[in-house]
Amino acid sequence: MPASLSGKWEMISNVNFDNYMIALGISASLRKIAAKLTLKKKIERQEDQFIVKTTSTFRNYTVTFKVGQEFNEFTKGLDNRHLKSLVRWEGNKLICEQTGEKKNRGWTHWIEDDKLHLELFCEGQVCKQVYKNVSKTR
Ligand code: YOG
Repeated sequence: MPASLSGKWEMISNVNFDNYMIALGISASLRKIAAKLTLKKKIERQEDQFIVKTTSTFRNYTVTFKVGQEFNEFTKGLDNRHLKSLVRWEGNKLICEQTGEKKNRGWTHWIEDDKLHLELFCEGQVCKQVYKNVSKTR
C-alpha cells in the first residue's frame, strides 16, 4: 500500500503556478488573486474512493473519484471546463489524466519525506506544489 495521502495539508511551496494558470487561460486579474493564496488540501480515502478538497480564503474545489474509473469533471470556479478524468496508481504516485480541450493536462500526487507533493501540468507547463501535514493525528 502506498504511503497515505489522507489527511489535512497546507501548502508550503508553489513553483511555476502562474505559467500553469496561463496555460489554462486564467485571466491576469484572477491569477493575481490566486498567486497570493495558501492552498489547503483535505484528502479522504475509503478503499478506492477519494475525495480531494482544495480550499482557500477565495474559492474551494472538490473532486470525488474512484481509482481506475473514468469520470466527468467540471472545474467549477477554476477554468470552468468539462473534462474526462481518470486516476490511476503508478507505483507510489497517484496520477490523474484530464482529457479535454487542453492537451497533456492532469496532476500527480505522492508522499515524500512526510510531505504531500503535487505536480499540476497543462500543455507543457508544470506547477510544483509541496504541502506539510496539518492533521491533528496521523
Ligand atoms: O487539484 O486540480 O489535488 O482537484 C489549482 C487552481 C483559484 C481560482 C487548484 C482557486 C488552478 C483562480 C486546484 C484555488 C487555477 C485560478 C482554490 C488544483 C485556476 C483558477 C480552489 C487541482 C487536484 C489535485 C484535485
